[in-house]
Amino acid sequence: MTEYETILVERRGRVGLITLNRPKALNALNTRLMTEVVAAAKDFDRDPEIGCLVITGSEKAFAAGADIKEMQDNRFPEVYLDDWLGPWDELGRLRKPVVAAVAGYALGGGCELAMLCDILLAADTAQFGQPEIKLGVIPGIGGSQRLTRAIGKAKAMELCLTGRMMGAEEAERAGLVSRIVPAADLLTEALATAEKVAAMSAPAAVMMKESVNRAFETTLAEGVRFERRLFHAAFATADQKEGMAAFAEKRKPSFQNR
Ligand code: CO8
Repeated sequence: MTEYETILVERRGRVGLITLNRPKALNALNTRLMTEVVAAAKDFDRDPEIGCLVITGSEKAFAAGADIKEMQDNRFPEVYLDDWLGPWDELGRLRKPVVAAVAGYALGGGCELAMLCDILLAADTAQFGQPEIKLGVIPGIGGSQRLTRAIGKAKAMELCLTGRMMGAEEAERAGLVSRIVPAADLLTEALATAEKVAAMSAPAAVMMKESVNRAFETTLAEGVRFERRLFHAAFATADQKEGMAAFAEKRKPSFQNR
């Protein structure tokens, strides 16, 4: 497997696990880390033996944001012409589901990275926030958009304008995270969730993710039409035949993932 400097990459059965690993900088997201996370995630996405991804950080920090020391001298022409941060968008275009397992700080780019994932599990120690305003900037990989869609304008506006952090309970109440788990169980729970997803029919999981995400991109009528087309298409898969036969025969399905 490829050697990485800022992340750890492991296979756990049908789950691809990416652990952000810059502990001294609280997993600050520098260019190297961005390149590595995107490359590892795309490798897993292409791998037929992998059905779901997990992205996690450390106990203290999922990620404390973009690397402030790296970016402080950036100038407009270069960042604009180089489409700096553009590669993060590729993470949002992965076809397989991604679980974010967040403990500790998920700030700025860290919160945005978690929101680029599909299922967001929080340890009871998680702290979310978009504190960019305190640095004289604003979020740059979708924070102002995804946070607002997730928790609504009032709360998003307050968090973004003041830079206040929100704990796991508030984040769950607000709809940012799907579930809170004790910090000690976070990785086990995230892997178990990802394994559950990876054991489903892969075409159905990809269709499911695409369909839920479509809800953010289109009108209700178009979204329902999109879902109906994929629903019909699911009947072209061997997994649909197997899933329904297994139900009728009162046994567990054995999906071919084709
Ligand atoms: N960038 C670079 N280094 C960092 C960052 C960061 N974002 N966060 C922490 N570090 C470093 C510290 O400088 C320190 O290094 P050193 O030991 O060499 O001094 C080390 O990590 C430990 O940090 P602290 O000593 O500050 O630890 P504390 O426990 O006292 O505080 C905090 C933890 C509250 C998380 C604090 O470190 C902090 O406020 N960090 C910055 C948070 C922040 O402002 N994040 C937003 C950054 S801007 C951003 O994300 C822009 C988004 C746009 C695009 C995103 C692309 C990925």
